[in-house]
Amino acid sequence: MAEFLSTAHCEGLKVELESRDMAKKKKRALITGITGQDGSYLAEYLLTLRYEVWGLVRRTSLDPLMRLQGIAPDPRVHLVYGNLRDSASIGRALAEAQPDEIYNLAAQSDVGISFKCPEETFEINYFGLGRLINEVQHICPKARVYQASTSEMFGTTKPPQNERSPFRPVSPYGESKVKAHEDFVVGYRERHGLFICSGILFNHESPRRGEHFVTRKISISLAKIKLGLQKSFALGNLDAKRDWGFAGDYVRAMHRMLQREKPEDCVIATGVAHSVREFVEETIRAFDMKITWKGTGVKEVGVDAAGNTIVTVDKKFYRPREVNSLRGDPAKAKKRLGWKPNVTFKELVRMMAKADYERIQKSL
Ligand code: NAP
Ligand code: G4F
Repeated sequence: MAEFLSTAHCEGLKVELESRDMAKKKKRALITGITGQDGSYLAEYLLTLRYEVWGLVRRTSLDPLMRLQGIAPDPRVHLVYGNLRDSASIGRALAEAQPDEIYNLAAQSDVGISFKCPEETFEINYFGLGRLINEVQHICPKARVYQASTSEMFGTTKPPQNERSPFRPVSPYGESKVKAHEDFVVGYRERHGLFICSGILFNHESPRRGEHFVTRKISISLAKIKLGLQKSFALGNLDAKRDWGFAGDYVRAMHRMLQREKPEDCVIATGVAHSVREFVEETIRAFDMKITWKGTGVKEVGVDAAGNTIVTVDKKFYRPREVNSLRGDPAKAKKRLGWKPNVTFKELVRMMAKADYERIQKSL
């Protein structure tokens, strides 16, 4: 045990020192998906390491820079127009940014939606990485590339899942990420010597999480119920289990993976899983409320202390095929990257509940 701890400590220290060296040189990083949850945290983190940060931003009908309000005016942040569906725009962004490091976070990242739009999902998640890699080879072949892979790739493989666990995806999203990993991450690393690796990240959340993901849906809905603005809300599978961590912790691991001597894939997780039901219960506690579950299946309801139904189950939120249980084994991340999460499940739930409560109250 002592030997293991000291190895982990040395590895961690080495990575920290390498990071400090890099910071001195003012590295350039290009982030695809900078407007998303992870992109915004990663951009902020890299700025603290004195990076010059470039971000690929696509056209949307609403302001895409909502999550970047804190850093968008920073002169070290450069936003370039582009889309993973358009090779020329990726090439232009690479030529302009001349990045040392590329973080490919852009994706159609909603698993439920991937069943409805499988082609769109493959276009962005699979062919998008292919286009990016192709342009990297021509424009900046020395750049180091991080690919946002996912625990959804493990699908029905029993937990705990680690780097050696088989991929058995059940959703078009999971399939697109497995194929992208095999063809472009493993394939280009082994056949073309590209510095590219996958972070196989388990679910990570924050107050900036997209509002349709289950954790954010729960924290927003219960904040509204607490404020008397809503009576109840519906969920799908209450018994699905996920290994939920804090996004701000996970972006540190992405950076560390690109500071290693050699590119290696790594699972990033807390090692602890909770069910959707437990996420509801923890959020209820954060709001100083009570819940009792009654009934089963689609007839199950969650009732508050006054006897009001506040949670129902609706079949429309069930997935055609479900990943029932994900729990990562982060031993390699601890040993090789010196990485561990700082925020616990309970702290994460409280952080999200407080942020949504205060934001909604302020908007009244
Ligand atoms: P997110 O909030 O949904 O962000 C996705 C980003 O991709 C957004 O910036 C989005 O831009 C951009 N994007 C989508 N389609 C694009 C296109 N065609 N061209 C360029 N940009 C495009 O996702 P996230 O939670 O930050 O996750 C980041 C990455 O990690 C994703 O690849 C996801 O699959 C992966 N991942 C996430 C988790 C997790 O628990 N969060 C776990 C494992 C892996 P708009 O703002 O314009 O929509
Ligand atoms: O919050 P979710 O939609 O996240 P999911 O499907 O695990 O995907 C997220 O994590 C992946 C990593 O494993 C990422 F790769 C992916 O990009 C994304 O960030 O659903 C979590 C669980 C599922 O089992 C789902 O069936 O919650 C269950 N659930 C129950 N009721 C619900 C709902 N999910 C959503 N979105 N909405 C519900 O009402």
